[in-house]
Amino acid sequence: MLGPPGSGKGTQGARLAARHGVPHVSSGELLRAHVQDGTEIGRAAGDAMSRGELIADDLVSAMVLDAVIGPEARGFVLDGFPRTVSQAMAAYEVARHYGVTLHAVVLLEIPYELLLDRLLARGEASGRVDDTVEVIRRRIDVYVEHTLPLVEYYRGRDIVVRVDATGTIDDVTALINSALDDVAHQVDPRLGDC
Ligand code: B4P
Repeated sequence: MLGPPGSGKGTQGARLAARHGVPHVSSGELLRAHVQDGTEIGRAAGDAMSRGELIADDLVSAMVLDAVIGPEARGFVLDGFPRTVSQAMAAYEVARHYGVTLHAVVLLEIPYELLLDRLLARGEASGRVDDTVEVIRRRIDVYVEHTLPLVEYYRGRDIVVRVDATGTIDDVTALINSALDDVAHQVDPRLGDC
């Protein structure tokens, strides 16, 4: 799942994983759990997260890839990772080693001005320290600078699925499901809707 902060990666990633019966692996959730538990990773990441900055590529890559890739992996939804071209290259090397193929990159497209309200509402409800006006603006700048180049990277591999993320949560889910059913048919025409 690729998209700016507040575009619905976590929301839609959880629904998509449930639909396909595979794990939903969110780098943000993993990092927040480390911060909460006071682990070494959490101590290294907490301050940068609260400022809206990215965590070091090698640290995040090791954390996420350890969680998902292995001989028994039969599929997963990755949410928030990779977030830089360097993370994508690390993921590619590990996936190649295990013979895992990335089938689709769902790009949630939404005008940046709609993100602020969504994230401020969540900040009020959840108390997430990075959902404040200043930090949200910084997270959007970080997305444009470090994560948008990934769209070009994946476009070269012809796996980017663009989805309009401006509608309601259910609208966006329906668009994702329909687009991914098309991808599944292209990968294996014998598949029914899944
Ligand atoms: P994340 O946890 O990934 O945070 P996020 O980008 O804000 O996305 P999230 O999934 O939470 O929000 P969503 O759009 O679903 O990252 C947090 C921080 O961790 C980063 O800033 C960075 O510091 C660090 N980090 C994470 N991964 C990293 C990596 N790979 N490398 C380096 N650092 C990393 O939803 C937002 C809100 O919008 C929700 O309240 C939701 O209910 C609402 N919403 C969603 N869809 C909606 C819709 N269609 N209509 C109305 N509201 C909607």
